[in-house]
Amino acid sequence: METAAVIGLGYVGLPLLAALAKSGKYQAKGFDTDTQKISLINEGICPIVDDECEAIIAQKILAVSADPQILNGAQVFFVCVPTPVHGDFSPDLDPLVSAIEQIAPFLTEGALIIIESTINPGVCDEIIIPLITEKTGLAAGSGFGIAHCPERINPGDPQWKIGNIPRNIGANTPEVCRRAAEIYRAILTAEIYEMATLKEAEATKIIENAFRDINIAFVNELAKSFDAMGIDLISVLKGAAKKPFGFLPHFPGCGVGGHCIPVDPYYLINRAMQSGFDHKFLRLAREINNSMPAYTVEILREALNDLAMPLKGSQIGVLGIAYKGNVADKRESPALKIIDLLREKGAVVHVFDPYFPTESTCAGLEALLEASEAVVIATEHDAFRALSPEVFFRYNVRIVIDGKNSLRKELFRGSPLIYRGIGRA
Ligand code: SAJ
Repeated sequence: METAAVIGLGYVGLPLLAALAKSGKYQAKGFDTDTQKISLINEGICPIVDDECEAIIAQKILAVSADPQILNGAQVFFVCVPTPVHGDFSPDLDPLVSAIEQIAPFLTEGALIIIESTINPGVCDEIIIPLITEKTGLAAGSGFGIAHCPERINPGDPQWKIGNIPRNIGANTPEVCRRAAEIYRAILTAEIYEMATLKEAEATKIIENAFRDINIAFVNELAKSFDAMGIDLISVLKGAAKKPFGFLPHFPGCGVGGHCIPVDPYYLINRAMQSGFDHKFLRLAREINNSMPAYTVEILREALNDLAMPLKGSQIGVLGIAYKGNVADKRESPALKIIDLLREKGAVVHVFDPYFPTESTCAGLEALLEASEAVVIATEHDAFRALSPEVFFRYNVRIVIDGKNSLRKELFRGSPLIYRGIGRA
């Protein structure tokens, strides 16, 4: 029985390790540098929200360690580490390079490395393969095989799980691609699509997420335009979505966060620039989406102005830190950018997010409402959806800026409160 090791036990690697272990077809080993995460797993506690993982981890059957020696003797290495961007939006491949350096001592002739982390076309051919050869003396092909199978995990999605999400695979040779595909087919029920090259597989994930980013930018620009014209974009999108073909609705908001959508386009923009091509459209979409936190603050400033209240010194409550509803993830969150902008402009900012109690300045929703003259909803947590004009009125909140259009605008019609959404004129 082959030994398969998973490097990086986050929301991508842990479900993969669980699937390998559950299949009974591989000796599954997990490695992560985070000793706290390893301790939790060894205690039977799942560090991510995933019911299948929780069940497997509770049985304490997973072999995981923060000691790289656990990789000794493995033939297959799945690399599932983050690929973020630096502050200047340039790709940060350090975690991926570190992971490759950690597995290098354990790579023997015939080893198979499968990269699941999201990377731009060229990373395997131009960075990973030379690095492995440099560290091991092995040559791609004769010495080791490399494949790329971009992850498609959608945290919190009740329908699409690791078992049934179709996957694409590219590799350095057709034989390696077939070998990798066979492993995935042995542990997953989903369609596994073998592609011709590593670059093609690398490109699929990047364009999947760039596609989402440009579509969100499209509706965010429409929101600004329709707000100026007094047209309710959400109503317009509802009508456009009645078209049964050729239209895929996206929705405006206070910004685009997360570790995928606002990040992945920069990987393509950066690499294409090295080949002399400027993705002006992708860059513009990123500029539009990155402008939404400031747009949201501007809407607040105009509403305060209607009440002859300066932003400076006003008590502003921000509901939400997470980048999207009902998740405990704040990476690239627009909420954080809104909070920074408000503080820069001298507002007194109160923050509450039930998923981030230690980073909230208020102990609860009521405490925030008590302290605030105006409220910005920056994350569409279910916990905020019950908020009504009556509740805001009771706490003397005079302005509600609904950055995620998560409340029902019609409830505020005729109310003395000022309610503004994004694209909800
Ligand atoms: N957002 C909008 N308008 C939209 C959709 C999203 O402003 O119409 C914002 C969200 O509020 C959030 C950000 O964009 O701040 C990203 O939202 P997301 O729903 O795309 O959530 P993610 O980051 O979890 O994206 C993941 C991605 N999955 C993978 O990379 C494997 C993405 O490809 C999926 O399309 C997305 O989940 C999904 O569909 O849920």
